[in-house]
Amino acid sequence: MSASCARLPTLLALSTLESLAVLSPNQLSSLQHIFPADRLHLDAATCERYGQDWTRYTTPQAAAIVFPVSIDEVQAVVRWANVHGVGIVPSGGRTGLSGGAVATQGEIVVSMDRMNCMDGFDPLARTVRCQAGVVTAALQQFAADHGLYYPVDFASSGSSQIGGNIATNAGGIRVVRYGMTREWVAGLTVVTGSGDVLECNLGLTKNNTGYDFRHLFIGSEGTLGLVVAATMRLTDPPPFTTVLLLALPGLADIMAVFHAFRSALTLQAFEFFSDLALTHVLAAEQSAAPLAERQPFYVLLELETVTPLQDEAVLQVFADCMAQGWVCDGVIAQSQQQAKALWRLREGISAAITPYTPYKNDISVVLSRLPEFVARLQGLLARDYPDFEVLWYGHIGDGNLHINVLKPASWALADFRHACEQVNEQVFALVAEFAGSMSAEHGVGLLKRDYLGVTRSAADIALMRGVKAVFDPNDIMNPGKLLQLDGSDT
Ligand code: 2HG
Ligand code: ZN
Repeated sequence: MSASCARLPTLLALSTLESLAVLSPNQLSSLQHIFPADRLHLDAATCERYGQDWTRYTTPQAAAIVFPVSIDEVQAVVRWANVHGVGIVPSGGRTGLSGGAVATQGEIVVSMDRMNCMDGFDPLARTVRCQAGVVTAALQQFAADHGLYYPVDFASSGSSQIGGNIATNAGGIRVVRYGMTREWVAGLTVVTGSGDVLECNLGLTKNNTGYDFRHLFIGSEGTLGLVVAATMRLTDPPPFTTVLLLALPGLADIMAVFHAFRSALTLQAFEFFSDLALTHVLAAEQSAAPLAERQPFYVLLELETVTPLQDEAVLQVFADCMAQGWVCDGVIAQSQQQAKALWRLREGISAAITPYTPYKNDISVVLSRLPEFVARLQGLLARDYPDFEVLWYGHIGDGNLHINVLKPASWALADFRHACEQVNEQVFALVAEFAGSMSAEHGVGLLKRDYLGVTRSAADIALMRGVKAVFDPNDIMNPGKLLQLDGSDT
């Protein structure tokens, strides 16, 4: 085990009250044979904390939380769950936004917090072996300490875990340049819903030996088994970059701006947000507006600028976009500190609006259809959401929009959710018309499960159900997430 292996302190029970979902004495005593008391928690406070993710639309109802320290223990709890017919919720940093890691029906939450070691660094292959509970930022730091780079990045990288990133195929802010988590997994160790341990792809670059189960588990949201370890790829250190914030009069020409910059330079990121989103970040972080005048939309670009020619190209493309009227103002960061401050304006949005219990949509279409899609969506939302604040932001360079609707303080959560779901019908009809995704990067979980058919065909869903039956025949893995238990989504 390497020096980077840091053990979390043993969790203290915050409350002695027992969880509301109760195991039978027989179930409990057999679970106690697997886990010592300091790694098996039944108290209400721990069950509440580990029974939910960043969504606040469900009531946590976990029966127990366990903290395995080895693959053997994960295997043992999966076998226990099969024998006793109790569901398992795999749990990482619980930063998900679709209710994929919530325990709402008396499941056992299997937290990976205590399996957080990195070892087996291979400088030639540029890979490192991570247990599932390694925090994303720790992997990024490990790579930097070894003169390399782990490029998957997002605002929650300080608490999200590699296992969760893999289970949800996490994306983030540099997908336009480096792709999703899937691209960075060279090998995967999983415990299936039947309790088998699979070594998928063995960290190899080339391995054409039939079905690649690795890719089946990536993005499966814990419904087929638990990710327990992964061999992660690292890459060259990031190049020197320039960060710009551009102000746009509207979204109509945003893809023209994208095209202009991408034709001349290599993009590391191409993000956007609306002025309303900016207003919320500035208020939450008590910071000043980045430009003298406010405009309806902003684009945040990060561009590779290694040579003076590339520096010149940035200014030239900016001037061209201004001349075309696509952009009305802009600012270029002159230091790392300024670059960070510009990034805060984008990365701070989600946290800034959390107090408003936003209803989230995370949709995507192919880039070529984005301008038409956006125009139609703007019309639809202006018509159907007249009373709510609707924020636009996201990874527009990936065709991915995060549409967040804020709950007015006077509205009850259930009524607000119901009202948003009414509008969803129209939004998802549009997504389907444009052959887009109803969940581009946040996964399906519980909250988007009933909309799976927007993006996946009935034949797809039937095959998904068949795959689940192979790996998890007793349906104990993250029950009710991604697929309907009763098959009513087909
Ligand atoms: C982001 O891009 C995250 O900031 C969160 O994916 C998006 O809050 C959201 O809807
Ligand atoms: Zn995002």
